[in-house]
Amino acid sequence: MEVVTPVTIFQNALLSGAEVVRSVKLLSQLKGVFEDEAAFEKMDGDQVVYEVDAWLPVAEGTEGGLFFGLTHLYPGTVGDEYFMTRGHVHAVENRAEYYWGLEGEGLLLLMDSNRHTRAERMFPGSLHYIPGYTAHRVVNTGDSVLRFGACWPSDAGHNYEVIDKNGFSRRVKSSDNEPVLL
Ligand code: M6P
Ligand code: ZN
Repeated sequence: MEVVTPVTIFQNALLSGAEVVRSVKLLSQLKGVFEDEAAFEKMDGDQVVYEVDAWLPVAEGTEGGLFFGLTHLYPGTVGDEYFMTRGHVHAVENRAEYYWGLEGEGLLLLMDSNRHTRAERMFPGSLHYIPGYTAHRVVNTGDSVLRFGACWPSDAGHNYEVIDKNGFSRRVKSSDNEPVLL
């Protein structure tokens, strides 16, 4: 029997191995995402808002495969709005996804096709099923890095247009250091 060591290791909320690719999202790449544009312009655009480590064992678009991601979303605010991911729906709209909390705390915003937005609390151990046709975005409401895992079909793809154009119907802001959904 042949025994091999996996090429990818997922341990202590970190993903490593030769096939893991990291992408970095700088604040300057999130122009238009936050409400307070004046506050945004005053900030250092080169600061990292989040990083995604991804393992894509098959080619993007392959039917039947699965992708695995680990996102590191840093704490911070633009004005009083917490740092968050850009958010997307899937290019193949009916494709679902799992997210799960590993470290830190936050909110997962889920917006259905009627623009109704609900929020699920994220914390180490929280598990989130994101149905198809549902826009998803993660907000870091804590003061430490929020790390969460993700698993999605390799033919799901990303559609950012809907969110870039109309955003989510709710925003998460800090009021007296407490997150409020507006
Ligand atoms: C998770 C997955 C990825 C996604 C990433 C960042 O890791 O859902 O597919 O790319 O979060 O989110 P976004 O693409 O919205 O910036
Ligand atoms: Zn997704």
